[in-house]
Amino acid sequence: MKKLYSALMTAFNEDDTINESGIREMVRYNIDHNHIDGLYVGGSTGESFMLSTAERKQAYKIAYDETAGKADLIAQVGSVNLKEAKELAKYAVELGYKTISAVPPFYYHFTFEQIKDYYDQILAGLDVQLIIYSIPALSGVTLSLAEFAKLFENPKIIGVKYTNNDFLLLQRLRSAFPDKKIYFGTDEMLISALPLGIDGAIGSTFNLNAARAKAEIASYEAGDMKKVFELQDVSNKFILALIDNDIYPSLKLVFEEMGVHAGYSKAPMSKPTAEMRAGAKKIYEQYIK
Ligand code: NGF
Repeated sequence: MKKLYSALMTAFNEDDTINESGIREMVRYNIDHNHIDGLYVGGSTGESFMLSTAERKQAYKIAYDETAGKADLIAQVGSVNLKEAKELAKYAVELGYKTISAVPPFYYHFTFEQIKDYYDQILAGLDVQLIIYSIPALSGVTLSLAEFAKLFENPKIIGVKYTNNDFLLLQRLRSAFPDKKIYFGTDEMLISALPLGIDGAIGSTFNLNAARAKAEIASYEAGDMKKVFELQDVSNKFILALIDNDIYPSLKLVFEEMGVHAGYSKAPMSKPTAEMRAGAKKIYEQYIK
């Protein structure tokens, strides 16, 4: 059975400090209501690249404590600062995370040798498995099939979180590495990734839309493609409405509509305007209620 992971959000207070109870509420909602297979902690949806090292650690710890073994956990530790990535990886392992993930080092257009060395250094001396976080549109780093092959030579690297709309590369990855895990990360294109043999999906919108995504996966596995299309169609109207309303703050606003106190996004992300609040209420009423 393919797995579904929510990319956990980080709740903030209005002054941009971490709102611990908000993170706990979202973890509980994912476990108790979504019955989610796992949580991806500290990724893009967690707004992690805007957090200090101490705040990133705090988020891993809150998620770990609140999950209490009831779901899989993956800590995204990637950073352009290798020393920070190593420190975060060590911290996550010490907390008890069995799997970490890391975006390739970004911004400076590193060579592939430098990228490979970054992953090997993060993993050195740690008893943990790693999923590469491939998200070229945001990181600016595109890995080729041959480069994935070289990274996968490290036996601790067990797969990839693939947030990329290159379906040719996805198919070639699946064919070349049947034993590696591939988790797809573009929620609105799940329908196109399912036939390519993905092991599951990790995404932001599953925080609110897990039931529909699970039904889509089940329909796909039952061979009911008409149902798969219908479910993806509703999901896409929901996802595109969220994107139009500013996705991360809006996911939190919809959570608030449901009584889950998800807090704010961190500046420079927007604080909600009256218009965004109205938009989120409408999204909740149309697609979630
Ligand atoms: O948020 C992004 C940016 N992508 C996420 C996901 O792939 C990454 C995706 O769910 C992620 O969740 C994380 O690292 O925390 C989108 O939000 C969704 O498909 C709407 O476009 O690309």
